[in-house]
Amino acid sequence: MYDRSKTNNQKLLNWLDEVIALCKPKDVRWADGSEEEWKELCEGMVESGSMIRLNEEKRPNSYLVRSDPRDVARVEDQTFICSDQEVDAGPTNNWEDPAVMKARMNELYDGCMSGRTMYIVPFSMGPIGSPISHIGVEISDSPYVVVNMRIMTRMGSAALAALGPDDDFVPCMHSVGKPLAEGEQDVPWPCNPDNILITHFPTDRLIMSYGSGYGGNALLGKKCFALRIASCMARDQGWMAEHMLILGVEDPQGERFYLGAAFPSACGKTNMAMLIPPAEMEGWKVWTVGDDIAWIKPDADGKPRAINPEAGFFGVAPCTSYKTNPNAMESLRANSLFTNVALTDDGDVWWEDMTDEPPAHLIDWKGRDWTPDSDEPAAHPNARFTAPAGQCPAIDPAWEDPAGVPIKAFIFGGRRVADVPLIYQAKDWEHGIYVGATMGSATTAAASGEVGKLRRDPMAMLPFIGYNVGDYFSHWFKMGESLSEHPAIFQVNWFRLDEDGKFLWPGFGQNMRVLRWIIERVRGQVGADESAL
Ligand code: SAT
Ligand code: MN
Repeated sequence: MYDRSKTNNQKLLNWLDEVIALCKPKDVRWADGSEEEWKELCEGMVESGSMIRLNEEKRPNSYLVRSDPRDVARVEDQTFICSDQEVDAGPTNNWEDPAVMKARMNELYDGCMSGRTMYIVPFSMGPIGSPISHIGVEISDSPYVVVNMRIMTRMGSAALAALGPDDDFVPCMHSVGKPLAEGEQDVPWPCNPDNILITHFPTDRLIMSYGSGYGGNALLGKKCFALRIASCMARDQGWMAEHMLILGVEDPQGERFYLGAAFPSACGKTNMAMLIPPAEMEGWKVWTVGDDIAWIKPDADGKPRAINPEAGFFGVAPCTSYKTNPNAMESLRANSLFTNVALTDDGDVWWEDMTDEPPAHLIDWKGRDWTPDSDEPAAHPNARFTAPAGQCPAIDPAWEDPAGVPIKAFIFGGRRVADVPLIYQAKDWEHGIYVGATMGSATTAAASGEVGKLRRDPMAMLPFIGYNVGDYFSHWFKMGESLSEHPAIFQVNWFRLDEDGKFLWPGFGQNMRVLRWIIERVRGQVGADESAL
């Protein structure tokens, strides 16, 4: 039923035999990651009504997709960590016995791909061949997932070739959960919103996802692998998988200084990773390594080095503009996918605050006519762009260095309307862990549920720690013992409001002033007062 000669990895062949027999797809196809495959899949989705090809002059080689309105974000209450013991999932995760959950998932998967093509998607998280990278294989019945994975990871033949006969990989199983009966007409965004389950098996390093086609629920290399499963691997192997952007700051002397910054989803990590310093800070420059996830391993000397395991940006579209983030706008000018944004009359995309004046007429993310008088936003608040990282004008020359970049500081931040000041430094590593562990942030549209509610979000990892949060804190302490050099730790808050509900701090490019202070602190160039904090 599929070409078994593509790999000699026995674990992969066994698993594929098993899932094909279970899911019963109409056919099975290896994803090779080629340009021709991208074109073929995208054009196929255009023909079937799942995608809209954007204006080739304004947005070359780019497409718009509208999801089912019931499938627009990550679903944390349907996300499970199925460790052998309940205590190992801890108080911040949903838990189910792995045998019980596997039985439930296998029941859901039984025949779930009938009438559909199963894609086998080999991918590398991190540059292929880097000692910090890891390989995964996602099987999915969603061509939308395949083309997104091509941007977000090193996907296809090269990743498969890197998987030797005895090498391990993370099996990632995904189905939209909408089998097609003989002759049944497909819908533009197949999903099964009442039965979404996102499940993780840390002992087997296995992911099983069902029912959703959106973002972190379906692009399994991202939160499921690179954070939840990778955090378990990191705990066992002595490294760190963190919800952090990575950026390099270059000073006027040309010296580069890398740091990782943890913020919850949809709190401006992409903007910070691509920051452009204000005119008055001539000579300073920010280089982008990653905007969401950092894998950090000690090098031979015990110094922390980080890679961005991803190859693209799955960024929040609303509020992204040439004013707030020109580098993001340049990154998505071509070869990009757009999900749940609005369509302009000339076949381009638009979202809230992309321009000062909204267009007079749009088709909104639900496919309806929209004018500035409409009651609802034209783009969903969690609308996303998927753009190749290599297209970012500020991409760091070392972003694909297999050795990673040296990390000198960590920043923790969240959305806090009050109490938390613009910036302060933790006294030492241990105090820094306390600062990260006690972080809070207002909830955003990145996850389903109420928006704007303050919740504790330790290290911005609350929905992403694949094990007991107490053990996670212990792991940070252990890393402190094993690292020969400790990144300095800071907390920032760009989101404090004044009495009139206006932001106290201008943010965006002005955050460069905060970054400069951080660097000067690490270099011992400026003093600071010890305070009650
Ligand atoms: O949808 S994702 O989980 O990939 C994005 C996010 O929440 O950060
Ligand atoms: Mn994120």
